[in-house]
Amino acid sequence: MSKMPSPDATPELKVQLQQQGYCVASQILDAATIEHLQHTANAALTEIDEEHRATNRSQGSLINLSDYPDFSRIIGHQSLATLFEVLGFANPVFSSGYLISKPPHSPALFWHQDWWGWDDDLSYSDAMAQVFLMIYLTDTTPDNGCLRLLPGTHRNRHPLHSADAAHGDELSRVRNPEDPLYKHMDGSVDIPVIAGDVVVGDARLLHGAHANQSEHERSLLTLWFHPDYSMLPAGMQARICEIFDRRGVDTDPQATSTMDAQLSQPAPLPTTLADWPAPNKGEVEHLFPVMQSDAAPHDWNRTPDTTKMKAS
Ligand SMILES: O=C(O)CCC(=O)C(=O)O
Repeated sequence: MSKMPSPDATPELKVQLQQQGYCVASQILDAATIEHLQHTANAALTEIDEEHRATNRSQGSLINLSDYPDFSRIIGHQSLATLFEVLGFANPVFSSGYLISKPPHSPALFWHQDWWGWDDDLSYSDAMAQVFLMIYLTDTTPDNGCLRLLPGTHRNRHPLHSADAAHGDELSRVRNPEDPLYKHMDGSVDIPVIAGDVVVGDARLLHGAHANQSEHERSLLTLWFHPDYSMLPAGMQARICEIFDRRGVDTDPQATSTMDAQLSQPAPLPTTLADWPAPNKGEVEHLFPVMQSDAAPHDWNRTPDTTKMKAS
């Protein structure tokens, strides 16, 4: 059951998201939902191997939720729909989601931002093209790997914007644990949560996570939504459809390019939410992106032009 207060009762969440680039909706998911998610996440974690953990050592794991129809319950959850109303999301659309789970005694997640549309001037405006919803399945603290972020960096320039490309293999494997991208940053804010909270953030915001120094796994579901899909340029909509279809996404190990390079024939496409069994699909179908033109997908560029950002 949704515990979310009415949109009028929490105007500060919307303002904080716009101004600081994030907000926390407290205790909007009930214990039964969290338990169901923990169960589904634990089952998914049993399927990954040591190589997956080694490749994604900094993240902990990077499991695309499209392979697990039981996650329909959270993607289509009424509490999230109510939260979208509170935040004034006019036409929310889902593109992807990941299970990011830090095992006991694992390193910090590198500082990064996740936006890929920096070639478009829209990215240097107040318009929010993409947001994350982070749903931690345990309580978090700086000791077990809570989120940390740099408020305002969705709009304001920061030296980390010019850092070597995050999301790369070296950083994910933690080849150099002394890299400053794993360390404390001045001005950063810790975001400890209680399971049932939902953290919302602009995809442009710089963020990372503390090391998990505890004895227990720290699991997180990151869901990516587009608050107002209908106002986005056609090329961005086309790229969002590609992400949903799992084509050419750099953080999705199972993503395909459209052609298999060696065989020169169409590669089999991985599972998407559109392939889910009818009951699961029914819970999320209203959130699918739909192509509204034959535009080419917007270029994938994760590096901002800092000259176009505001001075902090
Ligand atoms: O592991 C975390 O706490 C943060 C995950 C994250 O940064 C992301 O999903 O982009």
